[in-house]
Amino acid sequence: MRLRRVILRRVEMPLRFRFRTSFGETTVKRFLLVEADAGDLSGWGECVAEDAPLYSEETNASASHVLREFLVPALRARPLEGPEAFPALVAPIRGNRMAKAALEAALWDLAAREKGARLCDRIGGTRGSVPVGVSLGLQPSVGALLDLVAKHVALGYRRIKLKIEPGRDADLVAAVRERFPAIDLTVDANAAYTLADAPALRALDAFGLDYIEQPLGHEDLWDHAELARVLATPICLDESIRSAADAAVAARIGAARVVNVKIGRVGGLSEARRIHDVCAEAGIPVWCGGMLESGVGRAANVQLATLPNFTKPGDTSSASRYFDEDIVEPPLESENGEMPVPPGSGIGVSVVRERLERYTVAREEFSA
Ligand code: SMG
Ligand code: MG
Repeated sequence: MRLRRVILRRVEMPLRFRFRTSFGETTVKRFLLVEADAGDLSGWGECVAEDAPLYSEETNASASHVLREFLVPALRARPLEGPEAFPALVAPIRGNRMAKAALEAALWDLAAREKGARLCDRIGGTRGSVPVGVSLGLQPSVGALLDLVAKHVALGYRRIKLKIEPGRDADLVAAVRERFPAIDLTVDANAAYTLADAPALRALDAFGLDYIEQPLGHEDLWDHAELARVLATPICLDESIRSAADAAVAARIGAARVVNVKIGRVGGLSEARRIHDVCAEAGIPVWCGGMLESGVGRAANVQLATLPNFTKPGDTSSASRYFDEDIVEPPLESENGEMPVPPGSGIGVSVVRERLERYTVAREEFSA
């Protein structure tokens, strides 16, 4: 495929709310944005690493290092036929999935734009809009949480996900369930528990949750299978699933009945699609997770979630929840819990360069 240069930007966008999880807090979204420039057209990819290695071992600094020193040079070494060939090209470089996914996303976007095709059509998507829910961070009080849930239920979101941590779990869920007996409700622990906490997790069985997301450590696949034997609530894995191979093992040992797919966590769109297929084969429904993305990553998530086994509402809620101003047009806004697939080619949205420049704090350019 045609490629002239790769531009790597560090971008900072203030968030409209503090997003608190069991592992930390985000107030400003700091991320790397990859532009694959073919001269007349550009493809865009957002890297979902954060500043600190708390959700995953990658960071903005590590991703930028790996992109600059290894991934972009790999592109230079051999002409690339298309984005499908990218995973094999960078396979010798271990791990660093978020860095790989960002560059791969820019290549997928560019390749689709060159053909004037939507990304969803290139990957086998089957929907014109995708069902979405919201992920609500830990709040200063139960009252504040109830207000937030009420607001998002009223907006029509299809599922409400609450962040929990040891000591702040059943009480939150009980309060929400009492006020909203019929909503589709889930919780996400971001790996904060161990098997020794099984009694606290079993207490959640009383509330009819659709699933508990990532209760145990990211490397504790076997422990999740053990936990599943004593829980009535299905387990959904997020951090533990980094590849289609992980998904296959999780299915085989009964560690997950639901899987959260994130393009960045698994190393790219190709691997995300493989996970989708492995799960479909195993009868495991999937949904598309979120990493507080700008419109670039958010649009890619919508494209991915058009695949047929994305049957549960994802975390790709309206961009206006997160940012006063996004860097893309048209805006990615859901209505009644449905996010329409944006109509343009590639990821479907265009980056507004003037806005992007305002949020860009550093820029590097490499010939490709
Ligand atoms: O994009 O609305 C969003 C965030 C969704 O909860 C969310 N993401 O574990 O699923 C997850 C978290 C990880 C990101 S925390 C900064
Ligand atoms: Mg999660």
